[in-house]
Amino acid sequence: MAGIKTLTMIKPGAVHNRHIGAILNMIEEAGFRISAIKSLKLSREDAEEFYAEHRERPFFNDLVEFMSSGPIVAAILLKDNAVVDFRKLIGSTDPEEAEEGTIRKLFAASKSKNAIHGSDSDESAERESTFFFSKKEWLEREP
Ligand code: 3AN
Repeated sequence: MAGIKTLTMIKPGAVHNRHIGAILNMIEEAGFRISAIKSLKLSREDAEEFYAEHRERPFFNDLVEFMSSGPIVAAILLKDNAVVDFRKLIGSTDPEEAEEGTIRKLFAASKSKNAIHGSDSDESAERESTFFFSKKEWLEREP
């Protein structure tokens, strides 16, 4: 059965451009419940750890640089089929390929500065949630 939890980050570019409110509004309008939320700045080491699976990719260094360049908003979101439905809402990695009306189409500057992250599996959602939050800080299901 598909999980009900996903982890998002509103990335530094979208925070800098004051899109936090608009993006959170789209997330809630799409039926996700914000279960935990915080604003913070990742260190280089934090970003390296979060994106460890991409360590060998050519864009890794730029990704770590960008993700530690300014504050982000991290949040745990709840909804049936959360991972898949959230990836539909954010759109393709490259905003030029993202469907009209998706968060990346509306707010992403480029493939590397693409406004928002969404977990790619239930396992990633669990790992990424515990990366940012203690278990006391989120609800496992809708209240
Ligand atoms: P997604 O976030 O769509 O699941 P991933 O997990 O493949 O994409 O990549 C993680 C992040 O790395 C992306 N959100 C994007 O910021 C960056 N990225 C991925 N592929 C590229 C690429 N070819 N060039 C530059 N940056 C990339």
